[in-house]
Amino acid sequence: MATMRFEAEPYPLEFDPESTALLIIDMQRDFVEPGGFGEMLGNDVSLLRSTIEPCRRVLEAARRAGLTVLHTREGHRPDLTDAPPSKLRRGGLAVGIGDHGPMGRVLVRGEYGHDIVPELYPLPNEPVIDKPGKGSFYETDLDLILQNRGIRTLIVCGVTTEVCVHTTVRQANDRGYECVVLSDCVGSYFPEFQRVGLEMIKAQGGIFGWVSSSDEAVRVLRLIRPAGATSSAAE
Ligand code: C5J
Repeated sequence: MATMRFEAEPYPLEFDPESTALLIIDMQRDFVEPGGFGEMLGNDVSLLRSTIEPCRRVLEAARRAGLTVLHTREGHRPDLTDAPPSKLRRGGLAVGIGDHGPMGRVLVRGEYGHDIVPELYPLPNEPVIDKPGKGSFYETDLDLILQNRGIRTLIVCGVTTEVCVHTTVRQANDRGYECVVLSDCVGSYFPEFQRVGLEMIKAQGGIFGWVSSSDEAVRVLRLIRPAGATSSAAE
């Protein structure tokens, strides 16, 4: 087992690349792109779009390092049978989940707005977890996939910081995974929630996990030699 070290808060995180995965949460058009569900709700999507480029750099470094990469999408079956009525009612929106919006039916699987932004589009070998809830472990096979791959550490990116990222990190933490959240690779429509969301993760000695940055992730991932690579291929 090769132990490496992430400079992070509240203290450095030791990890083994073979049991580490990159998890990118809900980088979907509906949340991130102008004209999507997030913007229809009155949010400034530029606050989320600023995460795309750092996420892209980390994704590229993780792929080159041979890490397991997983993506999630929040959304529902076209018949909405997996959407709790309470979730469908919430907010009394004119255009809500399942309704027709500018990018197709809002947060419905198979629709244009539900899919992942092109900059971060999954490769065919990267599992995509379709989740009906905020947490990536709720009613999904994410835990099973991670266990089958022997994953213990998660590098976490995505949106939104205080909702799906936080819920996922809390669920992962309770299952014994160690999560390092990259502060510039996660985003919120609310700057205050972004700040407090990150504070909460690393508070009390890292009560939910660690916080680091895309620069540190790229630095560390570049030190990893993919299994089977010759020395020149890793450079
Ligand atoms: C929200 C998410 N905010 N992916 N979803 O409803 O955070």
